[in-house]
Amino acid sequence: MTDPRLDALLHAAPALRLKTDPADLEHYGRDWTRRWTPAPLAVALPATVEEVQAVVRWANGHGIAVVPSGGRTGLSGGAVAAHGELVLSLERMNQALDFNAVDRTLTVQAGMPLEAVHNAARKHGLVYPVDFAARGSCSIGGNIATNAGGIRVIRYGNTREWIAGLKLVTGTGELLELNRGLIKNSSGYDLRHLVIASEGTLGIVVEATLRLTDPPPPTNVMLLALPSFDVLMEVFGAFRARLQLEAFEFFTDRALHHVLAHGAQKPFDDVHPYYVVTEFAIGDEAKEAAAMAAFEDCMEHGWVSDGVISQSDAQAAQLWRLREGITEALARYKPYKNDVSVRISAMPAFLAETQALLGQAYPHFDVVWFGHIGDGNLHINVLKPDDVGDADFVVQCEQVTKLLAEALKRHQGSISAEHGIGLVKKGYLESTRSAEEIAVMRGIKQVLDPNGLMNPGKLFDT
Ligand code: 2HG
Ligand code: ZN
Repeated sequence: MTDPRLDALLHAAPALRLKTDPADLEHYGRDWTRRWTPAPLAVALPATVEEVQAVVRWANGHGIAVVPSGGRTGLSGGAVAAHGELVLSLERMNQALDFNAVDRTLTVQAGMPLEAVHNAARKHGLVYPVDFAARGSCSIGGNIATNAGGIRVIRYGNTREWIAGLKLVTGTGELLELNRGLIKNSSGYDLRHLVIASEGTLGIVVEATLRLTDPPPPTNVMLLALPSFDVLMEVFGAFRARLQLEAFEFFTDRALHHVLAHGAQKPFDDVHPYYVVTEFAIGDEAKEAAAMAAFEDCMEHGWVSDGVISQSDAQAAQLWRLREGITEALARYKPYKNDVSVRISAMPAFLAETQALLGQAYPHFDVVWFGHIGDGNLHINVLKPDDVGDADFVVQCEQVTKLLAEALKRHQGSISAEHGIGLVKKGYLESTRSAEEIAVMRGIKQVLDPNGLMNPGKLFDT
């Protein structure tokens, strides 16, 4: 090492693995946003909690910012290191540490990929039910940092619901053990919940104790074709009233177009403007009859124009691919992403307003709508035309996001449902949080990270 600051770091933690190759700096310095040019000082890959603490203490001694890093699949720039920060990757801390059959908990290191968590739970005959398409690459620590949601929130809730305990290395290098796996703990502030969704701004999550649950009942997957946007919430109501829904997701014909171009199989001969993929419990005649009744009710009302139900696991996976493959299929168009939410009851009015707003604002852009409609969460991806420059495209999209943020304020929604604020949505935080709330958040950060070194510039400026 030639940088004396890094020499000092290795002196403080002699076994610490450090990377400084330009290719590594680029790889670890960015997330899926691809908007900022990565420029970290170095990448530290600790193997123990003590090494994480040593890194944070060194950072305080040298006034160097630390960007925690999981699978870097984030979509809001939360893991970007573009200003000489030290990236602290949890990649090597990726093991399951303990399974407790009585408590039904699994304690894992923060760098464990979500899919590995799923597999570890399944080995014990249980499930960790939070799930989404990035499962193979994202890490549980990153999921906690954004309170990740995904495709089964309608049934199981967000990541927050499944975190029974956390270990956090604070911005001063103290180790806090939060909630210790308890179900009931009425002993003051629940700091665990402050840390969840804090996007690495309060410290570094090094371990988590996850609640597990019983495997779901057998399910069927149904793909529905809808003639218009207006009937979406009616279809949701008809299905939710009769079935135990495991998922209820929607996407537009534009989304399907891109997924098919990316290799997925066409589900219907005709083109329809909107689609829903829903999964629900089956297993007895009554449930199967209820599913048919929901479908027929929707057909009779003209809310649904076609449908297909999975006959095998392979077909279920094929139908899911149409929804889960969207982000990957759109990636090459460098999409500008919106991830917004309102209460389900506010959804019809918000959808109508947003559709009118975006129709006017983006007459020439390909705008792809999809998302977790059953959770009141919409993803709106605006695709960059080839002849518009990157920076110009972002400027144009941000003007529209301003209008969207105003609509969200009117409907009391959120500018980030599940992707986090990071850098991308920082300018719009006030549409979702009051000035008083943001002041309290800053005060909390000041307590846990007095020198402002934990992922600075993300979520808000200090
Ligand atoms: C999803 O629901 C993810 O598939 C990604 O949250 C959404 O790419 C997006 O905008
Ligand atoms: Zn999503």
